[in-house]
Amino acid sequence: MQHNHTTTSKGGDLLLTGAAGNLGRVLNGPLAALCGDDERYAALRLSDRVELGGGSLQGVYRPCDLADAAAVIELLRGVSAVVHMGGISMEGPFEPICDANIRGVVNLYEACRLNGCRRVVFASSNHVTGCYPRDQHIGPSDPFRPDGYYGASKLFGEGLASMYFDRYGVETVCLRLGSVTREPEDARALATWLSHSDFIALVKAALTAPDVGCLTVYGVSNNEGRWWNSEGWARIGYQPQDFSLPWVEQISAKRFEPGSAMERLQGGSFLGIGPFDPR
Ligand code: NAI
Ligand code: 15L
Repeated sequence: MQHNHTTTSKGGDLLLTGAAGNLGRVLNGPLAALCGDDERYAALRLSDRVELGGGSLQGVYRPCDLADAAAVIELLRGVSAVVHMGGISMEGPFEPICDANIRGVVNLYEACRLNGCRRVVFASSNHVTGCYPRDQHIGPSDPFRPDGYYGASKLFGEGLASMYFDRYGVETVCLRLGSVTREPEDARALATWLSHSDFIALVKAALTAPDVGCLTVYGVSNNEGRWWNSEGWARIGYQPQDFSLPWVEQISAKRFEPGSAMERLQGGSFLGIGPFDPR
């Protein structure tokens, strides 16, 4: 799914949100190297609401809660592109998801508009379509079927990305990421796995491809029997190199209860979380 009509900006910082999280840490070194090599980015700026913790992360740290609109506007000053990994990354009660993933993306896009930032790589999720059955092969042009508040919040982010492109020219590649881990960890991941190296390549492609407009793609490795198609990959130059086959014997018995929603539907364990009683 794609529409476009704009240009790429030059010379500001590259901002990585969610820098303290799992994927922020995976991206830190490669994005720091990209900033060194590519004149479009002056320096790497790292942000999260928590301290970055141990390890030698590269970049200038700017703590910020995405739910704080004024702080996010300040954070985006002098930024020309954002890799947006920050937010709640699991299914759970609505309020925290609302603060980080709904208010958070509104604040981020508004700050992009106000500061002239022209490109966002948005970590969406396969949970936007987690209620599709596992035997259905789908792509970004199929109707959404979120599997919880988390999936619905990512859908909101995709909608906002579309609106900020159509009205204000802020380009976004929405990445409906699968399961990003060092190795595939269970039978579901045989279909959903996205290796670290393919993930890094995907983010770099989404960040640097020209004239992406507003584009949504699935983020998955070249797994046999994956559930998601390659629509949009050629547009950004993403070609996955890894695949889950070598792990089949090791993990194919790690399944959910036969017949359960977790086992029948693409979203897996998230279908076993909730509902959340607001009282
Ligand atoms: P994570 O939970 O390890 O990291 C998310 C980071 O966001 C954390 O460091 C957290 O402190 C920060 N954060 C949360 N709320 C915030 C707020 N209000 N303000 C500022 N920072 C806040 O998640 P992970 O695994 O690194 O995922 C990164 C992104 O990718 C998330 O948006 C997640 O939804 C998405 N994603 C991840 C997948 C995966 O396989 N890891 C798959 C699909 C999507
Ligand atoms: C996600 O969206 C989550 O952030 C990640 O922790 C995994 O659960 C992943 O989806 C998945 O579907 O495996």
